[in-house]
Amino acid sequence: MTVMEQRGAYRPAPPPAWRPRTDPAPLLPDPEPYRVLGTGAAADADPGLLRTLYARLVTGRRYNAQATALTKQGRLAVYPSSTGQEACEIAAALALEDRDWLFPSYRDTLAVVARGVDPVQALTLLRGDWHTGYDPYEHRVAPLSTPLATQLPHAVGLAHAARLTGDDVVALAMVGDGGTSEGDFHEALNFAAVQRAPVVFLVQNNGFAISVPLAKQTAAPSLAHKAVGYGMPGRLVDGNDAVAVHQVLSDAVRHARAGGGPTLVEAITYRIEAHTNADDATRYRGDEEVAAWRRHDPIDLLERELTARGLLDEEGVRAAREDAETMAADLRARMNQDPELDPMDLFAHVYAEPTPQLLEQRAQLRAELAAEAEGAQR
Ligand SMILES: Cc1ncc(C[n+]2csc(CCOP(=O)(O)OP(=O)(O)O)c2C)c(N)n1
Repeated sequence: MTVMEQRGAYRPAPPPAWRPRTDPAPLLPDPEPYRVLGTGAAADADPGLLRTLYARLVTGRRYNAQATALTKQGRLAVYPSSTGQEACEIAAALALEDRDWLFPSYRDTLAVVARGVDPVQALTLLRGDWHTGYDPYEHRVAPLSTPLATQLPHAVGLAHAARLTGDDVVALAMVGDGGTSEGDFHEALNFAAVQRAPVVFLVQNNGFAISVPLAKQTAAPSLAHKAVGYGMPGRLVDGNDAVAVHQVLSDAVRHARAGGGPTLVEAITYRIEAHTNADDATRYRGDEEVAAWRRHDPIDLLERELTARGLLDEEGVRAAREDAETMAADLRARMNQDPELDPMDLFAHVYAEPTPQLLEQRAQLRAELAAEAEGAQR
């Protein structure tokens, strides 16, 4: 038989059967972000929840304004404002039970405060101190994370460990759109999905990573679509609709607690202020874009709904603003007090066993401080 005849006779065996490991269709996000406010669905929303969200959003916005003012007075080193993103911040905190954990990024001070952390303590790190200022165990809030996305594997680790020990807590981790390009994002989502860890990932897509717009960050149809590649559901929500964000996150928390595994939620929102007080946003975006987002303001959306349902009147608006002013006055007064600082703290908590060099430097500083104090007395 010739080679050609042999080839003609060759019939390859069919490959082993292949099927997708999970049906991707239920994991896909809806084509449009989920909305409640301004749609018929809002009629079902609990009046108590609407009022609480409103009061917290108004106070949250005032907190952002006050903290930004404190940077100008040199009382705060840096403040990444979440003005325009208050709905995500507050809904994230309210979607959790007391026993759950929040893993925030540096922009999420409002969520941290909404969890119960003292408003001044929550600013300790941003004031320039070396520690977070609050006890993470008291309100189950991890430290505000400045290195992008590092809080995500931490959240997954905590959630996975809790599940192994039969503790039914859920971890909710917050990250920005830029953070989704980090390796930690990939590792956290992959591990969480494989282990079915009880975690909810909330991406606040506020359009920018400092000056980098989303189009330069990803070619994916949406950030929520990334979930499908890991085998978890991806959900898209209007991040300025506090009721919608609260519903989507609450569903994801319930799903995680019931053993259903993680969910990736992408909230479409906008960063109204610059990245921080050290940034000039006019260098990379136009006023019209900002103005368009101001017309889709999270507080206005909620206020319109409450007013239309007869749940809020002028007196209610005034009361919410007064409460916010009281909070701001207290924040101002306490932030204007000089904290008692001990320069020797520089050497504490660096190593369990200080190095000889550190011991030497510590002795030198102690001697200098003593000499200075002596000089001041004379
Ligand atoms: C690992 C790491 N790389 C770079 C930075 C510098 N950095 C600080 S904020 C930021 C942009 C992050 O944007 P995004 O994740 O969208 O969050 P947003 O600030 O918009 O809330 C960058 C690159 C950092 N903090 N950590």
